[in-house]
Amino acid sequence: MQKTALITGITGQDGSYLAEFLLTQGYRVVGMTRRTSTDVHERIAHLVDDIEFVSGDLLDQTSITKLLDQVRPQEVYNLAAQSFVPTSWQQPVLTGEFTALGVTRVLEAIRAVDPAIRVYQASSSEMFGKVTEVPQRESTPFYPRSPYGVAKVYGHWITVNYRESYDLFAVSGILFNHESPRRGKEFVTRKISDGVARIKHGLTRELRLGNLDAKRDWGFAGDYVRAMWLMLQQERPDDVVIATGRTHSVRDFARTAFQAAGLGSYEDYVVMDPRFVRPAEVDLLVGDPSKAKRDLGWEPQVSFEALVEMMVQADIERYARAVGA
Ligand code: NAP
Ligand code: F7E
Repeated sequence: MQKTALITGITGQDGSYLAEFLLTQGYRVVGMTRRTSTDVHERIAHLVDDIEFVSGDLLDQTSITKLLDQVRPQEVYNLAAQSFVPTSWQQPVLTGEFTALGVTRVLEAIRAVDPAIRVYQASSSEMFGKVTEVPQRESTPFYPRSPYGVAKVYGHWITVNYRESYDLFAVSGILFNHESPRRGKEFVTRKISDGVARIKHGLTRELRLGNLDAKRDWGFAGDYVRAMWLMLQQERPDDVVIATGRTHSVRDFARTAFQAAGLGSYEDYVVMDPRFVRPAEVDLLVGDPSKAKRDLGWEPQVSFEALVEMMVQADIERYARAVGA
């Protein structure tokens, strides 16, 4: 029997890759979108004929319950969230509504409509924040450093709690940063690849960044959505860290990106701008993916260097098309 998957956050980076992946697995894919005045969903434009859409919002319990009843999925991937860390200081209450309470609304809807539905919660390495252990693993204590991180800790624990309270097949994937040419331009990797491409085409001469010393464990989003699916195919629900096990600084990313574009040293272009420095920083993230490898048979396929190259080339080509070069 063909399985049905419902994805919240289908218009986001991960939603688009997950939808593609599930289609290759033969799923009927349904995406939840919220009403907007414009209808530009560029990440999934190539998929609109292959997936179905239902209208709903993480702020609205009734909408989620009704659409689950209508769609009747076997699997739910809860990817929707206010996901940009700096915005979480500007809109802490809204971030809590989407990113924390939104998870409870999804779980409540599942409990009411069909407790047999398997649910994946998009948790984050931001929960480790000011890290107490290196590398970070499933048992590492959380110490979030932003309203976003705090909201994700709530989302993680409510997922665990519903699994233990109501016996739901509910899992929390603790994913480290994952990037792609579809990453939002406000996140640092895409901001760099986009900036490098603009400089390459002579559209600007500098790239303004904040803390160059922050370190992240960066992987490719296409690899990470496979791990989400694997987590829902297991015999028992469990929480797993998904990471590459390697860490690089923002400076490393910039250096590699400028080199990939043949522009020489990043130092000739990057300007440190205090506006992009955060009130509280997460200095170092590096995950331990050994449980993912052991239990899921999951390993990343794309290296850091290949990821940077992929993103830089995609943006250079995009600007080349735009300027008709
Ligand atoms: P993203 O590109 O920012 O996408 C977020 C998605 O959430 C968009 O589809 C957005 O819809 C939707 N959304 C936001 N608020 C909503 C609401 N109130 N109701 C319904 N939909 C709403 O994020 P991403 O990078 O794909 O990440 C996916 C998930 O993984 C997020 O939960 C994120 O916090 C988490 N995560 C990401 C990473 C990473 O490195 N990418 C790592 C760990 C965890 P619109 O298009 O309408 O705005
Ligand atoms: O920042 C530093 C910044 O915004 C990475 C989200 O997907 O991953 C993401 O959160 C680092 C930080 O991602 C700039 O201070 C320097 O240390 O790309 P980012 P993030 O905050 O790590 C986690 C796992 C998630 O769950 C989140 O949803 O880069 N940095 N200069 C900068 N960051 C930005 N955005 N812009 C700068 O100019």
